[in-house]
Parts: sequence; C-alpha cells; structure tokens
Amino acid sequence: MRRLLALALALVAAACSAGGAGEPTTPTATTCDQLAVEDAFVRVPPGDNTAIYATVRNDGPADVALVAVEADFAKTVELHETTMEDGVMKMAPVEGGEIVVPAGGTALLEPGGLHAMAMQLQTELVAGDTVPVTFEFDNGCSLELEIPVKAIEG
Ligand SMILES: [Cu+2]
Repeated sequence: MRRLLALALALVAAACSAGGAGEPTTPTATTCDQLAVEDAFVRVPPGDNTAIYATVRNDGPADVALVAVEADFAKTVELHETTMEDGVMKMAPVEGGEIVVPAGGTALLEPGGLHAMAMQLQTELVAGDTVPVTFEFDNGCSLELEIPVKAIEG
C-alpha cells in the first residue's frame, strides 16, 4: 500500500516537472558538427606577433563562444579586438575572454576587427606554408584544422 502511494506521488511529481502548456522548451545545445571554421589563415608576421583570421560559423540552435585558439607556432594566442580611439588603431583582449558565435550566425575574425593574436612566435611562418591550429569552444567542442600562411596588404 505504501509503495503504491509512493508510486502515485512520483507520477504526480513527474507530471509537474514536465511543465504545463506554454512553457518554453529549452533549446538544445549546438553540436560540434554544427560548428565550422572557414577561410582561416595566419598572416605572414608583420613583426614579432601575428594574427589568425577566420569565419566561425554556428549552424546550431544555441549561441556558442569561441574561448581559445591553440597554435604550436606561438607561445600564446589571445583573442583580441581592434578598436579605433581618436583615430588610432588599438587592440586589446576581448571582454570576457571569449567571442560569441550566435546561433545560426557567424563571428568574423578579420583584419581591423576581431582576431586571434599569436604571440612569441616559435617558428618561422612563410607564405604558402600550412600550420595546425585548434579552435576551442565553451560547449566542449574543439576544431583542429590546417590553415595557410598568407600575406595581407597593409
Ligand atoms: Cu591583437
């Protein structure tokens, strides 16, 4: 008898936690195969440091944040943004240390904007070479790819 009562209560609890009508369904997470890094390249170093650019695409249902880029050819890689202050171009680590890639959208890492800053270069980077780079996201996904070294104007 007590067991039956317990079962009945459990069923009521389950019905309640399933939620009433009109309750929003939680969006499912974006999976790794819904994330893509396109047109990625590393700039031929203009000096001691260089930048990695790419289009990061999120075809999933939830926002995802790019939290790190790893590259063996640099001692550290930071996520940076470029801003204009009084006509002077400046860059600084992105706020919160991450770049949000919106659900169904893209984040652009491009000259004059967001970029991954590769610092304390460990190897020579020559135009035409390809180098391995890993993009890491806050949903646990990491995308490893070979990207070309390219010169850009300016
Ligand atoms: Cu930078």
